[in-house]
Amino acid sequence: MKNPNILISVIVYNEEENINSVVDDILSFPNLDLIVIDNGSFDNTVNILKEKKINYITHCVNSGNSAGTLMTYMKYGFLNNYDIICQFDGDGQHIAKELYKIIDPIKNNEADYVIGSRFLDKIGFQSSFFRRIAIKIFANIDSLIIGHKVTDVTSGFRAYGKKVIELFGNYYKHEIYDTNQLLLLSYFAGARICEVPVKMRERVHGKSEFNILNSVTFPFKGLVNILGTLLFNKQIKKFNI
Ligand SMILES: Nc1nc2c(ncn2[C@@H]2O[C@H](COP(=O)(O)OP(=O)(O)O)[C@@H](O)[C@H]2O)c(=O)[nH]1
Ligand SMILES: [Mg+2]
Repeated sequence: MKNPNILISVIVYNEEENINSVVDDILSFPNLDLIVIDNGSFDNTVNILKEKKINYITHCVNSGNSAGTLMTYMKYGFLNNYDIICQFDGDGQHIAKELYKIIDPIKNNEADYVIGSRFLDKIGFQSSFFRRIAIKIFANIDSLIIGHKVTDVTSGFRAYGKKVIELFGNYYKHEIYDTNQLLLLSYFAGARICEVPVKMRERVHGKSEFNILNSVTFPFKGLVNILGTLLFNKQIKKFNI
């Protein structure tokens, strides 16, 4: 693909301390378009975006977790005819100069869904202990289902090609609850999924949506969601990427 239209979708919820530097990092790459999806922040995040004249969409209410932002940017990306969307966290964990690593496999028509994994080269921030256990469980199940190994299945550093954007931006009309569901639905629709090594940092300010309590409940919710996706994926199979 020559000169694809690329959208970077930064997802935020109360990131007033991080959003400035995250946005500046992305804006230093002039060939990338930027949209910020605000998941109902009640701090100063939206005011900062307004002041900086950054394109943003804001949810009236918080959806409960970061996955609630997915359908919003997929719809925006579809309506605005983007070839590639990258999801990028608004907490300073992701690094803009790493973006080409997740973009290139799509640009070269080698994949439709690319996960930036911090566990392949094992450099940079490796996530908390409880979180790593949950990710390992999901990674093993997802790998089994999709038929090849994936390691960082809940990574927020991802890129999607045009067909995946159309799938969720136009065809699929239900809520997405977590990243496993997104990955498996994409797989059932025929997306080629690949993982590339990336470097991430630790969140700069503020706290992760995962604490000890929900790190324990997270695997159970995730498993129910995987099961649901396995049972009710008929509609998505018809899309045929
Ligand atoms: N906690 C939380 N974060 C959200 C939500 N919606 C979007 N986000 C953003 O999602 C990104 C990832 O969230 P984070 O808590 O850092 O998750 P982690 O990186 O997986 O530990 C951050 O940029 C958040 O600001 C939400 O409803 N809750
Ligand atoms: Mg984070």
